[in-house]
Amino acid sequence: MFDKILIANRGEIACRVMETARAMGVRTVAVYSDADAASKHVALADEAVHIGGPAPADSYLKGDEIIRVAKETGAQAIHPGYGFLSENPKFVEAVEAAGLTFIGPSADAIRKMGLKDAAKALMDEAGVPVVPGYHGSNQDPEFLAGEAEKIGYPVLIKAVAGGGGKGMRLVEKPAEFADALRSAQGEATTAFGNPDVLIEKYIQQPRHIEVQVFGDGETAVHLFERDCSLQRRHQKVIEEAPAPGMTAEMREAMGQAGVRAAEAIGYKGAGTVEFIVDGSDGLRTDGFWFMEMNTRLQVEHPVTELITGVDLVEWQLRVASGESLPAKQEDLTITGHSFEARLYAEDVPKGFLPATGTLTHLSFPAEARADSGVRAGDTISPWYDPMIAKVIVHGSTRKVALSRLARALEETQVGGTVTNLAFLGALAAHEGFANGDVDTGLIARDLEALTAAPVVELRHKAAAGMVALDLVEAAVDTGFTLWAPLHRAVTLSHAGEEFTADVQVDGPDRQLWTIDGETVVAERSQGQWRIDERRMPAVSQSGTLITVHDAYGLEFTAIDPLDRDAAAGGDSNVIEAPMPGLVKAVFAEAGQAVKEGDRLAILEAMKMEHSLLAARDGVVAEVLAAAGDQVEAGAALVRLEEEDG
Ligand code: MV4
Repeated sequence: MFDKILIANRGEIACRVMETARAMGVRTVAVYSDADAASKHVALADEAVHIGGPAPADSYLKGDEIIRVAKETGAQAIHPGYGFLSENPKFVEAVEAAGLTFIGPSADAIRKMGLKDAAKALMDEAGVPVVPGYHGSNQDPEFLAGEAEKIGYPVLIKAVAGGGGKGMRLVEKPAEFADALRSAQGEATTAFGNPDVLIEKYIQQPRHIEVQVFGDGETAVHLFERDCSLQRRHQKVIEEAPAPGMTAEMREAMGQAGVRAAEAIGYKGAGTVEFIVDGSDGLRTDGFWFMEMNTRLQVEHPVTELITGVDLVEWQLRVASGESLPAKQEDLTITGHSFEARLYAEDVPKGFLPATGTLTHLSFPAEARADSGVRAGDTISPWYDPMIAKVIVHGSTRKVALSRLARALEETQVGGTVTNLAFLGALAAHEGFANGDVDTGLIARDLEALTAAPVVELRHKAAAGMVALDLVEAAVDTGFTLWAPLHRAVTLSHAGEEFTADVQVDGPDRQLWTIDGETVVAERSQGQWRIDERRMPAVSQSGTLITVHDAYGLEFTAIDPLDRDAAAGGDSNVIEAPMPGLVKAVFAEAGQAVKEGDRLAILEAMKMEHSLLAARDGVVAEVLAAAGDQVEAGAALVRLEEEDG
C-alpha cells in the first residue's frame, strides 16, 4: 500500500478520498487554488500545497505543476477524483513518466472510450449491445440520410465527440434530416472542434441505468446497477441503486455486458458503463444498449457503496498499489436500497441559476450520509460547481429508503444561500417517483409542480421578525424588570415581496406579532418558543439575510430603513458589486477625493473584468473590500462621504 498519495481535486470528492486514505493509514497531500485556501479539503489533508489561481486552468488543470508537487512531497500516487484531469490520457502518461502511479485506468483505456463512434464499434465487437445505427466514418449528408432511412425514424443525430446532449438532434421524419444534420455538425464543430456525427435509432422514454465495474487491468467484476434517470437538462438530480423494476435476469445481462466492456479495454480501477434502457414496456433483456463508459469514479458512487458494503475508494487504492481484485463476483451481493440527492446552491425560481454565498449554517441529520466539501462558514464561490453536499440514505427496501430520503431532506439545514432543497424534497414526495415510474422525462413533465414556491405562513414571518429584532434571547439576558408593553417593527422581504412585522412585547416570554393585518402569538415555555402554537423552527442569520429552517429553508431579508432611503434615491454613496465575483483591485483609500467616472475597483466575474466607477464627485469615506476578496452581488465595496445638503 502507498504511504502517501496526492489528491488532484477539490470539494467533496477530495474530502471523500481523504477520509478513506486516512482510515487506511495512507497520508494525503492536497493541492489548492487561491479560492480554496481555507477550504475543507485543505484542512482534512496531512499536507496542502498551493498551486495557483482560482480558475481551473490556473490550478486544478495544471498537470505538470501537480506532478511536481507530488514528487516534492514524496507522494507515490495521484488520485484524480472526477472532472478536472480524471479522464485526460496525456495526464496519465505524464504521471507514469514521472515514476508515479495514476489511481485509475491506463491512458490507452481512457482513449478507447473517448470517441463515441470508436467506442461503439469496439463494444459491438466485444458483444456489448449498442443502439442500432450508423457509427462509421462516412460523413456524406446523402449517405447519412440513407442510413437514417435504413434505421427507421425517429432517429437521433449525435456528435461523436459529444456528451451531455451537445450536438444532439432528434429527427422525426426524412424531410427534416438535412437541416438537423447541418445544425448538429455546426454545434459539434463549435463545441468540440470535430463535426463528425453518428446516427442512432431514437429510444422513446429512455431510462439511464449504469453498471459499476471494477477491473484489475485484465479481469473485471461488476457491482450492480444505478438508476440515474432523474435528470434535468442532462444533470443528474437523484440517483438510486438498485434500479426500480430490475429483474435478476436483466441485472445479470447488464452486469455481464458491463464486465465485457471493461475487459475489452483492459480496464483498471473503478469505472461506469452507461446504458440507455427502453422503459416504455418494463425492463427487457433485449432492451438495453451501451451509451458510453466513464473512466473514473463517479459522483453517484456512494449509492453502490451503501447497497454492497464496498468502499470503492479503498478498492481503488488497493488495486492501484498492485493488489488483486478485492472480491470475486459471487461474493458481491445487494442489501437494501439507496438514494443520493445532490444538494446545490442554486436559485430554482430563476431557472436553477447557480448561486454563491457564505454558508452561515449547515447541518445534516445524523441518519444520512452527507458527502460534503464545505462546512458552515465556508463560501460557495463562482469558480466551481456549486454543490453543497450529496445526501445519501439506505433502507431495507426502496420504500423505506425513500421515506428516509424525504426525512433527511426535511432535516437538512442550509443558511446563507438559496438551495435546491425544496425541489429535492418535492421529488422525494413525487407519486410517480415513489411508484418507481422513473424516466428521463419525469422532471421536465412535472417541473411546475416540483418547483412551486413554498407556502410561507405567518409564523415563519414572525420567526424571521424575532431574529431581525433580536427578540429570541435578548429578553432573558437583559432581564427586563420594569416590564411595559413595547412596540417595535421591522420590514422584511421574502421572494421579492416586502412586509412589515409589528410586535408588541408583553414580557420576556410573550410577543404579539401583527403581520399583513393578522396577529399571531409567540410564547415561550421551558426555553422553547412556540409561534401560533407551533414549535418555532430553527433560524440562522448572516447580516440582513435570515433563513427560517422550515419548508426546506425560507429566506428573508431584513430591510434596513436607512439603506432603503439611500437606495430609493439611487444610492450614489455606495459602489456595489453588480454580480458575484473576485475583487481584483481597489484604487480607493479613505479620505481620497474622487471624480465622477473614476475607476475605484475592478471586479472579475463571469471570466471578465468589470471596472466599477464613482457615480459622482466626492470623498471616499470607507473602503469595504480588498483585492482577493470573493464578494457577493450587492456587496458594498467603497462608500463615499454623504453629500452636504
Ligand atoms: C439517446 C436518447 C434516445 N435514443 N440515444 C442524452 C445525453 C447522452 N448521454 C445520451 N442521451 C440520450 N441518448 C438514443 N438513441 C435519449 C437521450 C437522453 C437522455 C439519456 C440519458 C439520460 C437523460 C437523457 C435525457 C434526454 C435524452
